[in-house]
Amino acid sequence: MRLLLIADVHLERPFKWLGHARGAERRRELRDALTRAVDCARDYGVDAICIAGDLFERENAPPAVGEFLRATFARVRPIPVLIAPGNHDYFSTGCLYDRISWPSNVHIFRDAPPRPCPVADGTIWGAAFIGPERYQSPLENFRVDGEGLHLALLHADIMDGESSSPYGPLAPEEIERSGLALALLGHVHECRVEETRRFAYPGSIEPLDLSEVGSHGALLVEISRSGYSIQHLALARRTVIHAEIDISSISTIRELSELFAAQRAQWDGNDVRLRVLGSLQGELLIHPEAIREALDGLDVDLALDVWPAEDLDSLARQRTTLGAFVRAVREKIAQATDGSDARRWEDVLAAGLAAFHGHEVILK
Ligand SMILES: [Mn+2]
Repeated sequence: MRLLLIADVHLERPFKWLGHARGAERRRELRDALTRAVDCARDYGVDAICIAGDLFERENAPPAVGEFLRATFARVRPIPVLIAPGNHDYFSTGCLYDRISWPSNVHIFRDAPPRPCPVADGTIWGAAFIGPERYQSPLENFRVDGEGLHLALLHADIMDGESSSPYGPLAPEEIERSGLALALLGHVHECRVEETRRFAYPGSIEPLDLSEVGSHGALLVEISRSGYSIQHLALARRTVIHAEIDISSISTIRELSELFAAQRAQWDGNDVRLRVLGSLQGELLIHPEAIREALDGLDVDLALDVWPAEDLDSLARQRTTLGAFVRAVREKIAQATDGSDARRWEDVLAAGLAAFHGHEVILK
């Protein structure tokens, strides 16, 4: 049996942190990612497309989303599309899932306990969230009969240890105990495949916020009674990048623009969490707002951790502990016997000043 597993598409996510226009663009990108996944399933000739919940965010999803889903899944007929609703798209009478006239290849699991759906030479057992929370394990009191190939399609939170979860807590041991060969899961937004413990999360199809680093997409699952293999397909167009830039050594807006321009090709079209740090001098001390302006047009979440460059002469005149520190270290720099000795004392001065001001100590 060959399957394409996706989960956590989160269609209609608000993306409030990006504002209205960029949020709308991002919602289009999520629909595009689902379209790519469906095309990919057809190219690989899978026996079914499995969707492990959080396909859309039901509080934001208008009927147009239902129409988009209907049309998208109709295009891959006769490939079956199995959907196990999660906490964001839980099933209830009259919900979006219930209102669409689905094509014959779409199968939506509507009940909280696992229900069977035959696929190729095996059976896929799917369970639904029927409310925004689920405190019981989706495999509670569940056991498959017979020798066949049995898989589960669930939105669930794998529990290592004793902790509980409002999102379908599932202990890995329950999977094997139930007689299942593999659990195809949604809920965790990071790709996680554990072959020995028999579960796989594809993760969100595109990164949904700045914490979702790593590769995103779908899983291609090949499974028979003798074993299985799972391959990650990187379908996402975006990547989350975490970057840090120290601007202590520059003093003009032009140098700053050049510094960012060098990163633009890598950052453009991705989600960047950028920390700009260091001491401000020259033009940047007068116009610190230039830092934010130089990032215009990029999806950058900026954290500024900057402080004015020190006026050492006036510090050295202070009758304070800081003043005494500056005087003492400057004397050491003046007495340095060679360049490397002087640099070492300059480091001491920089680190000491940063520590006095409660800034992070940066040694070059
Ligand atoms: Mn989710």
